[in-house]
Amino acid sequence: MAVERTLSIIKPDATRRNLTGKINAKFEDGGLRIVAQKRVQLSKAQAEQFYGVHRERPFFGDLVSFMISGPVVLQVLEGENAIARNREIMGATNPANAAEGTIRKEFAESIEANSVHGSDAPETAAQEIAFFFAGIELVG
Ligand code: IDP
Ligand code: MG
Repeated sequence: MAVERTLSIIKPDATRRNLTGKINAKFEDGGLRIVAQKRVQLSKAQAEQFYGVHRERPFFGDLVSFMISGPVVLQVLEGENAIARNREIMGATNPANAAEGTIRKEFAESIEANSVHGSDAPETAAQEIAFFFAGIELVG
């Protein structure tokens, strides 16, 4: 295993319910370190570009509207096998399928408002981190 970095987003459903600390406790208890963090309001153009891979999916418009419905917390998580580890801690996309103890099982409202984003592979992690953060903002 290698030390990796992955992009994490705490989504608007979770910031609205004041769950940032509870969610980040799951990451930290799970062995990941938060090495960059900022709370922002995404623009429509930013959300559309970030989720561009899903542009053709039927839920794209709703997803973009949801992601700009309130502030998000953008983070870079670091640790052994961080990309897969983060996705384990998050749980399945649909909270109905998420394992006990995962963030989405405990906190997600729906398949769309599912509280967190996590990169899915080394290439997307690198792209997604560079989309939101300058190198000087990552402090390991
Ligand atoms: P992931 O976040 O677990 O990687 P993706 O398939 O990459 O899941 O989907 C990106 C995001 O799009 C999901 O986290 C969720 O917010 C939303 N989404 C995915 N599938 C659906 C769906 O069937 N209906 C509504 N929203 C969805
Ligand atoms: Mg995904």
